[in-house]
Amino acid sequence: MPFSSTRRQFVKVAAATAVGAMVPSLSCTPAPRKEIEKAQSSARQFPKDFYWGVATSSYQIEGAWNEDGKGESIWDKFAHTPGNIKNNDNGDVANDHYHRYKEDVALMKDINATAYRFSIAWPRIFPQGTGTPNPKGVDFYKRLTDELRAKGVEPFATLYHWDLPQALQDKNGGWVSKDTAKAFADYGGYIAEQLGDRVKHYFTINEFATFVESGYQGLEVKMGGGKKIHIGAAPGLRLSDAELKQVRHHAVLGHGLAVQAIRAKGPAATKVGFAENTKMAVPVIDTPEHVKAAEAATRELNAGFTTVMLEGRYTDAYLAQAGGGTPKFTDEELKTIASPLDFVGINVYRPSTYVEPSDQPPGYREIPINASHPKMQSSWHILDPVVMYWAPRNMQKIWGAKSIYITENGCAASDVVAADGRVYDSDRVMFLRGCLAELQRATADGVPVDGYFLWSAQDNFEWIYGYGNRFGIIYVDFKTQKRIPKLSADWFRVAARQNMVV
Ligand code: GBH
Repeated sequence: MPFSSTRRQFVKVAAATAVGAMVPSLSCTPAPRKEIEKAQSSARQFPKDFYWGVATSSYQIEGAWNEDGKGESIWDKFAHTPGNIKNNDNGDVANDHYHRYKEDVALMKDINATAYRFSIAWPRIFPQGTGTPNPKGVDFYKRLTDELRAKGVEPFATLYHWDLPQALQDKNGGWVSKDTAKAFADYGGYIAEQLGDRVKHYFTINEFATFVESGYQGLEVKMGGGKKIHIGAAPGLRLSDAELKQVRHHAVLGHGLAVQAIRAKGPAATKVGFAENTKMAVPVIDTPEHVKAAEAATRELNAGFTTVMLEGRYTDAYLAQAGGGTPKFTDEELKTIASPLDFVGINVYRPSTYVEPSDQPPGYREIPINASHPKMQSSWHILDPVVMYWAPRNMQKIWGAKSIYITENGCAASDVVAADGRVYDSDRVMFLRGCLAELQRATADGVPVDGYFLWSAQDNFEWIYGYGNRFGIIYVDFKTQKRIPKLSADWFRVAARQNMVV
């Protein structure tokens, strides 16, 4: 672990500072103000070499949906089908990043980002999902990563951020079939071979839970007046709970097979992990009993994804779930699914639930979230920065993670360009400051967090919400493709430079 000695130092500094900070109020001769400020600020620093990153994904920003030999993806097809996306928006052009990547990398450099998490569009590389690779697709990611490295921004590549080649969907139902898991591993190995000299860090799959649950089952939502509508994402299937368990199994199997393929084909220094929105149970009170309850709940909430990937077994409760069916799997597959990782990536937006201990099995109890609980702009986005402390800490405590990346964190806001040409996203600055303060507290407590990726580098295509939900710290005028750094970008620039919350 590159940071272990550094982290120890930080714990020491933090302890020394806690004592030092008390001195002025207790002694008759207060320490000079400058000294106090210096001690306080070093206690608030992130570890040395901490990555300050921004994140995006291919379908959400690239555009050029049918250029240079790219195949159709399930998101191309889904978004081209009227009625699926708000305002019938689609990602045909999006941020036109495919053509403007140099300007976009320069903007990252301008805000002092030291890392960039992007995703590779599988259908650019294998237009049919398998078979003959498309050299022009590979070339785009070579040019992009060359540009990043030239600017001192470390590239972190995600292999699957939901844009499956439509050809695989048509051929075998996408992740319904085990063949897709195998095809994914072949694609992953090929990427490690092609980009291995440029990219050292890979995330296999982004948010298993989201693309499996929304894409393969979706949700019935009751509207005012009792009318029910179906909300889903690409490929828009409506499978049963039992069928869904098999899809989940194929997704984690694809992850494990890809980990092995990347190790086999990439250079020795290649590092790999997942990027999952691991559901986080947050303790109501920070006592050993509450913390233990939250850990037990977190493990169970993630039985189909994080837990099986890190433990190599499905929990008894998951397998016994009434009416949910049991996935078909072999011991050999479980071993593959739990292939050793170099790090874990977690997307952290909100607590999934709050829990307290209980005398009844399973030993914890979820408590309701109050109706008046504050939210960010997205309807699902419950606000509580403290999740940014508990999320990495849960990964360390429950599963012994030795290297953790926050692969996404951010929020949508009602951003507009003001009369003076600036974008004043005061709520996003508040959100980031609160989350990063909690993340820094985790690193000061010795939780091994090696980097943070803000979602998102720019406003972009927010899936079924289209271009209406802006998550960027850089504003994008989608008519002119003009980029305007928001107030939050100014905040990020200073925080990244000083390696601390400002
Ligand atoms: C991420 O998704 C995606 O990786 C990214 O592409 C996306 O643009 C970004 O975040 C912003 O949405 O149980 O109440 O949390 C996060 C999407 C939103 C995941 C809704 C699951 C379900 C509702 N999440 N959430 S809730």
